[in-house]
Amino acid sequence: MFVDEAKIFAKAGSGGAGCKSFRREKHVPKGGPDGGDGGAGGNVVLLADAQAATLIDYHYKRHFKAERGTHGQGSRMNGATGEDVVLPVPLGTIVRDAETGHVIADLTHPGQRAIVARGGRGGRGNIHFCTPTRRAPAFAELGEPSEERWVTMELKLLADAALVGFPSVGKSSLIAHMSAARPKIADYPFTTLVPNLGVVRSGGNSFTVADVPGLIEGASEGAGLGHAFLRHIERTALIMHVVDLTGGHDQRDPIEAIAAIDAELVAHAAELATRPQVLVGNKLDMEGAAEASAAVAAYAAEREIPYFAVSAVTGAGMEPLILAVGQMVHDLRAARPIDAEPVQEVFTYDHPEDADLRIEQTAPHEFSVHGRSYERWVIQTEIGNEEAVAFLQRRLARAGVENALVAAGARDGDSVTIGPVTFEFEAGLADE
Ligand SMILES: Nc1nc2c(ncn2[C@@H]2O[C@H](COP(=O)(O)OP(=O)(O)OP(=O)(O)O)[C@@H](O)[C@H]2O)c(=O)[nH]1
Ligand SMILES: [Mg+2]
Repeated sequence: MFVDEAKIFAKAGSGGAGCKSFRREKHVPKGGPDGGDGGAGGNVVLLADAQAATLIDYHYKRHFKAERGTHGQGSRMNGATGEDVVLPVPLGTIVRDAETGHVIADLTHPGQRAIVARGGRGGRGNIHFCTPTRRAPAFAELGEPSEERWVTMELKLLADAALVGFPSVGKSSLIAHMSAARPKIADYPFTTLVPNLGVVRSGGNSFTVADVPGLIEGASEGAGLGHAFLRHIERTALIMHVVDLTGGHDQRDPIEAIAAIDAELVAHAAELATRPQVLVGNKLDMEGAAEASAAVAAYAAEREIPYFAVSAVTGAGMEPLILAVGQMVHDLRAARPIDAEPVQEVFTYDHPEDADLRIEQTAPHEFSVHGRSYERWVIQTEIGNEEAVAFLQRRLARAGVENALVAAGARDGDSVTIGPVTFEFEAGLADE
C-alpha cells in the first residue's frame, strides 16, 4: 500500500531554569549575583529531504520528544541547549496542526524546515535582575515550558505522470505492464482504492507513474472515490488519460468519456486544463476497438494531443507509449527546473492572534489576561518567591497590563488570571 498520510505527536524540550546564585570568594562574605541562564529546549523539526520517498516510517514510530535545556549554574555558567529532533520527510509533504487543520508548512524544496514544536526558552539567571537598588536579586526566571502538539503530514504524490480515467478502463493493468507495481486488477469498478506508484524504465530514463482510483462524473464534487485522489493528480507533470475503447460495461462512447473526465479535472482545478496529456486508448485487442480507436485518434489529432492505442493485456502498442511518455517527462523536467539547491527556509508556527494583549472579564470581579508574552512571564516566575512576584508585577504594569485592566473595569481586590496563576489585583504597582 502506498502511504501518503501520517500523524505524529511532537513534544519539544522545555527550557532550563535560570540560576539564583551569589559569588563566593575567600574574604568576601556575600559576593554579587552570578547565576547563569538556563539552556533553551530542543525543537521538533520536519526537514524536506529529497531522499525520503514516503511517510511510512511515521506509521511505526509516532512520538517524538526533543531534549530539554539544562539549568543554569553558579559562576555564570549557562545551561546547555537541548538537541533538536529532526525528522526527514519527502518533498511535497504538507504539514498541519492536527487539532485546528492550520497549515504549518508545505515542504516542497530540499532543505526547508518546519518547526512543529518549539523548545522552551531558558530562564534568565539572577545576574540579569541586578539594578542599582536591587544589588542581590534573590530570584531567577524558570525555564519556559515546551510546546507539544499532534501534527498531520500529507504527501501529495509527486509522480511524473498519473493514470486517469473512469473505473475499469485498465489503469492498473497499464501500470502493472509498465512497472514492477502489482496492483489488484479486476473486472469491477473501484478495484483500486489507494494510489499505486510505479517506476517505469524508458530508454535511458525512468519516470514515476501513479495509478489512482477511477474517477466518475461528479468526482470533483466528491462523488465516488476519485475525489480524494484528484489532489494527487494536481502535482503530476503529465496526465495519461486512459479510455476504454470497448466502452466498458456502461457502453460509454469513448469520446464522451474523454470529455467527461476532462470536465472533472478542470472542475477540480482550473489549471489542469492546460496540463500536458497523452490519450491512451486501451483494450485494443477487443472486438470493435480498432474502429473506436480511429475515432479517438481523429479527436486527438484535432486537439493536437498525442494518442496511443494499446492493449495492456497483449502489450500491443505499449513500447511506443512508454518511449513517448519518457521523452515528454524528460522535456517537462528540463522546462521546469526544480531547484535542487537546498534552501534555508524555516517555517514556524505562530499564532499571531495570541501575541496581542487581550483582557476578558469572565465573571463579576474576575478578569483574565491573554497574550503570549504576558503568559510566558507568569509561567517563568517562581510564584512562591516574593521578590520574583514583585518583579513580575512591575513588569506587567510597565507593559500596560495594569492600565488595560483598569480600563476594562478591574478594581483592587478583583481576581486576575494570567496563564496558570490567579492574582489579586492591586493598582499602582508601576509607580513603585
Ligand atoms: N481485453 C482486455 N482487458 C483488459 C485490458 N486492460 C484491462 N483489462 C481488463 O479490464 C478490467 C479492469 O482492469 P483494471 O486494470 O482493474 O482497471 P482500472 O482502470 O484499474 O479500474 P479501477 O481500479 O476500478 O478504476 C480487468 O478485468 C482487466 O483484466 C486490455 O488491454 N484488454
Ligand atoms: Mg485500478
